[in-house]
Amino acid sequence: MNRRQFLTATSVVGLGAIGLYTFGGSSSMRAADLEGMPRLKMPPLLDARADRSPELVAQKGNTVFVGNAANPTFGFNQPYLGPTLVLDKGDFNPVIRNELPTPVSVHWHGLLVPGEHDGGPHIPVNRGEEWSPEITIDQPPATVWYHTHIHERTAQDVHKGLAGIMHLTDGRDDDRGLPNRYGVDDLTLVLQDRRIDERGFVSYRLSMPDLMHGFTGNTMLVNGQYGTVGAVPGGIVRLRLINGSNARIYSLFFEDNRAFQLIATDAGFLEKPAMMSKLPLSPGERAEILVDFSDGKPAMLMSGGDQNQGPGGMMGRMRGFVDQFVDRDFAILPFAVDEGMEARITKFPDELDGADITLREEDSIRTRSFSLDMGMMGMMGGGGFAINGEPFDMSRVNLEVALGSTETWRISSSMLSHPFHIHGAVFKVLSENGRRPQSHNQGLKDTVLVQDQIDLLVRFDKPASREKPFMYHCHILEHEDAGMMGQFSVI
Ligand SMILES: [Cu+2]
Repeated sequence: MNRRQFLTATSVVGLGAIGLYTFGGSSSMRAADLEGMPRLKMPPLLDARADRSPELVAQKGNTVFVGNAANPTFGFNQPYLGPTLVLDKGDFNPVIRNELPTPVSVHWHGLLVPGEHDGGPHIPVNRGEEWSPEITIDQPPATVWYHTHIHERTAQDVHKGLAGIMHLTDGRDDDRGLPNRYGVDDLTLVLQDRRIDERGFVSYRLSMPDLMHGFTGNTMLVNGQYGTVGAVPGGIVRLRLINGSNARIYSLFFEDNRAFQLIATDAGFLEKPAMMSKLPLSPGERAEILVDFSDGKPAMLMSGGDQNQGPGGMMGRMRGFVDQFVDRDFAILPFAVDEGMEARITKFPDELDGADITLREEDSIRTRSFSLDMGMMGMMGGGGFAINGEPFDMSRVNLEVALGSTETWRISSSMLSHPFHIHGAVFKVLSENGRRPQSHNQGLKDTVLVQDQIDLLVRFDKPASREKPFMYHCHILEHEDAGMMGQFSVI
């Protein structure tokens, strides 16, 4: 495969067509083919251990993704996306400033902070205003992220670029034998699909199917870049994968089917690393994997089709299937080994430590049930998005939880799969459809894909008032904005 073939394969399918193309040729990728391609860049690093009050300015910009077309975008401190913040335990007092005409908020997705500092829909920062949350970080190392969360604007504004990554660290990755050189053997990969036309213009116009399934694209961006190659040393490389897409559910694998080691999920390290060759990642979820590049060969990170878009999705289930929704395997990012880069880590770790949060089933004081509803109107692209029949209402606190308590939450979905996220809490998956959770769902999490029914053990250690409650919602952003969200206090 040469560069042109790669770009064609991962590129625009043609106006009107929806679905990412399979990239051509199997295992034909050679290092030489990747030589002329631009290298993937990391978001700029902002070390908030040195400056504990970093500024994040929501601003407008222009971004070229494909060709020469400049697209109007949003970002924090830059035209698209935001810096990667590095944080450890202790104080974190960022200053958020909004230079956009419309309100933004900054939700710390995965940070355990009280509701008043959580950056949810009740905490808008209007044009020209500032917000300075007072946060104390006291949780294990993890890859978390931040994004805007204004009700009915979240999907469009995250799509425009209002998101960024945070690395929570305890400075002990050398002891764990884990790669930790940012952009060298520790790569942050923000996965986003975008609908881009042949001239390079991004569109975000919601059709009826987009409202139902969530908005998916025909072109893959990694860290807001298109058509790049990840340069890596010929050893063990850590990939921090963030699904920052509005709706697409990835099923990640390497084209040569090489196995990789899953070391962390949303809320931190697993007790033991798990070898696998396919990793589902739904919107809002994060995963850290270790990949062995010591054979020196290039590798292509791929994804299988999205179950919500293909024939297994609602369209298929409800009325037979419509061709344009068939989704196939597609390329995300090629990797090439750069022999000039030092391979510092050459073996997978046997064990990990770090996640010092323990959730015990016997501590659960009650079970609540949540049904993620699309309703009949959902199918028509109208209303109907709700949880337990109640569409999101800013003025209604749906439930009250006791501070410090542990509860069992049973979440069920019909028609489509929905990634369910809870603010201000960590959970453990007890069961999926009555069975032991899949291996990628066995760690601590804050977001999980609900395919039919899932039981979660959730602990609520951070307070939230009725005025500044926490959210629980579907992380398909179009569903969230349409009402598949609720709120709760923790007192
Ligand atoms: Cu949903």
